[in-house]
Amino acid sequence: MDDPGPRVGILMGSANDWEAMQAAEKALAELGVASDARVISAHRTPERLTRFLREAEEGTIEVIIAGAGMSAHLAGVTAAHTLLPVLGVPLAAGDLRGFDALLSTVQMPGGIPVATFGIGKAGAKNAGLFAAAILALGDSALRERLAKYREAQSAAVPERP
Ligand code: RP5
Repeated sequence: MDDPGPRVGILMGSANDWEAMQAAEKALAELGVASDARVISAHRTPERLTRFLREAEEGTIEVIIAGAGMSAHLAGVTAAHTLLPVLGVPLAAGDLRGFDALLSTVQMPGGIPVATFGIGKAGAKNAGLFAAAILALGDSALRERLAKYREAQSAAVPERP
């Protein structure tokens, strides 16, 4: 069978962001959703970003997750260049431990939306799960896998400590 191609693009501003951002890839992989992770910086590699987004729009990518630290503008700039939904993950790089990235990512001026998640690994994981929920709107098999994921998660919580 032909490779259907990745449905989610996972962008991060630095290779140093991968430690947190791999939680998004892992969550998607557990749900059987292929993703394509790339190091793309809005300020260090701006052309790489526009090229990736052009190819994503023409290809199989349906949702983009963008994680960055410090004065994180990756998610906002990404959203400015595409109509695909952009899920932003603020990362704890630098002296302010992610608070700067949280504000930069969540406080988008009206007109270009970025759905913003929590700081770091948990935010990346939830962005992966949220991307899967978006894709599941038009994919009943994925919806089923998502339901099973939730059931397994509930079953793993002990009744007592
Ligand atoms: C951002 O600046 C990246 O997303 C990263 O979180 C932060 C620091 O980057 P490095 O100096 O570690 O490459 O662009």
